[in-house]
Amino acid sequence: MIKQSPVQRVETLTKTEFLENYKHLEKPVVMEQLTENWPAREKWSIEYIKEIAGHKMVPLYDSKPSLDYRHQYDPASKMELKSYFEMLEQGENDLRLFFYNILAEVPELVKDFSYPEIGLSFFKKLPVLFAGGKGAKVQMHFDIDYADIFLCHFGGKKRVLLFPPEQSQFMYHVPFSFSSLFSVDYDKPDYEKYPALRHLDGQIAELNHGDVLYIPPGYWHYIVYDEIGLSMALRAFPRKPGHFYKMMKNLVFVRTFEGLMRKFVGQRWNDRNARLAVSRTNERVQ
Ligand SMILES: O=C(O)CCC(=O)C(=O)O
Repeated sequence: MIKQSPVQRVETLTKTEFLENYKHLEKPVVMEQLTENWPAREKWSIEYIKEIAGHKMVPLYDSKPSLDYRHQYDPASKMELKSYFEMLEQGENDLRLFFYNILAEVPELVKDFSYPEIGLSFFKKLPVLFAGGKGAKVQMHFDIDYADIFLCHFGGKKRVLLFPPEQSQFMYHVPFSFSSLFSVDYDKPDYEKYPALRHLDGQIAELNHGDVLYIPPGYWHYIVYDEIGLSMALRAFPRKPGHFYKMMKNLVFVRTFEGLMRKFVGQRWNDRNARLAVSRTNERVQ
C-alpha cells in the first residue's frame, strides 16, 4: 500500500483556528460538525435528490481514459437523474455524476446549506454536486482552478487519498492534463512499473454522512466510494498570485491547447503524453 496517514479530524473550527492551522499551512482537515445546522444534513439522500431533481438530464462520467479524438471532459453518457440513481441502487459502480452545478440546475437545493464564515471567500455561483455508486473511483487528479475546496459529504462512506503539490514529481502526471496516468492503481501500486510511487507519502480521509473535508489548493486526490454517496464541493478561488497565475494558465492555455491537439492529432497525442508521464517520472527516481 502507498504510505499514508489519516487526515486530522476535528468537530468544528473557528475562523482563526482554520486559517492558522489549516489554510495557511495548506493542510487538509475533516470537520465533522460544520454541517450540523444545515437542513441538508437531515434531508440530503439519494431518495430526496431523486424527488427534487429526478427529471433532470445529467451528464455522467466513467473511469476510462478518453481515447482518440474524444475530449477529456466529454461525458460517457447522459440520462435522467432518477434513472441514474436507480442504476446505482442496482449496483452500477462506474458512472459518476461530476461537477454538476447545483445553483444553475437545481437552485432549490441551495436553501439547504450555508457558506461557512471561516475566512474564505466562497464563489457562490459554483456549488457543485458529485455522486457515485459502491466501488466507484475518481481518477487521481488536482483541480485546475487551484481553489480551496470544502467537500461536504452525504450518504454512504467514501475515502479520499490526498497528496500535496510538492509530491507532484512522483505522481505520473500526464502532460497537459490535470491527472495521473490512468493505469496507475493507487490501491494496488505496481512498484516495478511505477517505482516513483514508493516515494509518495499521502493522507487518507474517510468521509461519513455530514463530514466536510478541506482540500487545499493544488492537492492531488483520488476517491473511492465504498457505498453510494453524494458530495457537494464549495470552492474559493485563489488569491495568492502564484495560484491565480496557474489557474489562468490552466483555464486559458493548457485546457484549450490540449483540446485542440486531441482534435487534430488524436490517439498519437494521448500515447505521447502517456509515454512521457512514465519516462519523466521514472527518470526522477533513478
Ligand atoms: O467526490 C467526488 O466524486 C469528486 C470530487 C472531486 O474530485 C473534486 O472536488 O475535485
